[in-house]
Amino acid sequence: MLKNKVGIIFGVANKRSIAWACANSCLENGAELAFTYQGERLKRNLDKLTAGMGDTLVIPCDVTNQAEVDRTFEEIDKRYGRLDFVIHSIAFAPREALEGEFLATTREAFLTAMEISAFSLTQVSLAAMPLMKDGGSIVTMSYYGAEKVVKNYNVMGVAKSALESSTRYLANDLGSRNIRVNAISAGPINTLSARGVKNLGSFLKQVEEKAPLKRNVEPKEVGDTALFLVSDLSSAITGETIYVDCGYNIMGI
Ligand code: 0WD
Repeated sequence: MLKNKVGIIFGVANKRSIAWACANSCLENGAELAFTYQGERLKRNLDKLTAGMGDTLVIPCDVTNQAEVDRTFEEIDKRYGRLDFVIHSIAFAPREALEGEFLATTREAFLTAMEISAFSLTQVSLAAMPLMKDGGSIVTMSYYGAEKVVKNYNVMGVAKSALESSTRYLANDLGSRNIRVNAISAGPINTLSARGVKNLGSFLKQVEEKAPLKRNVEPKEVGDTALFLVSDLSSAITGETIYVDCGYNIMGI
């Protein structure tokens, strides 16, 4: 499905990362992939995960550093001369902002969450655009806390609202170049980032009880949706937020 397509994946921190599930779905379907990591701490994990893949591009990219973002796409240009898709699977907010009242969010926590979790999509899309010569697809990861109040999710919910809105504005700006931009709103999954939100266990339990499918989502199911969105099967879909949450979001009382 992705034969002859080149993609870059932001946000593989370890084997539990949603980005890693996306990578596996894309690799199984013939994609050529490059990866980025944030800081030396995560390089070792990524090196281990990509060890069997031959000469894979693994590039340092902390999105708060514009020079690293620019260099990332220069490396892609040098190696491939083009790019077909981007999977953006990164977010961050200081831990203390992910508990208690949203009202207590500091200016610093607010700006950090917005920069890393929302603005970075625009930053990366702008840098990717010139390489997407035959059109392309950009996919980001959101969560239900973007539209409804989720206890402790706080400033990350506000950042995810901005991310989903950015998806629509970017889809409009990039549509004439045949570049599509979509978000996946994934149900809760037990990853490193998710553990930063207090009471993740109770989120998982609630989904099992309330979602129509009576279970939580598997990372592979998010990965397969990303595969669909970066493939030509979704060629008329752009600006959307697609729920991969076992139906949780449709439920009222
Ligand atoms: O329940 C979940 N796990 C859900 C996650 C439900 C719905 C959405 N998501 C979203 C997250 O908000 C995020 O946008 O999916 C995306 C991926 O999250 P993940 O797979 O749950 O988390 P993780 O494996 O920790 O990957 C996120 C990574 C960071 O990991 P750590 O844990 O070290 O912060 O985002 C990266 C980093 O690799 N990251 C950055 N990358 C570049 N520059 C930066 C940065 N400044 N900060 C964090």
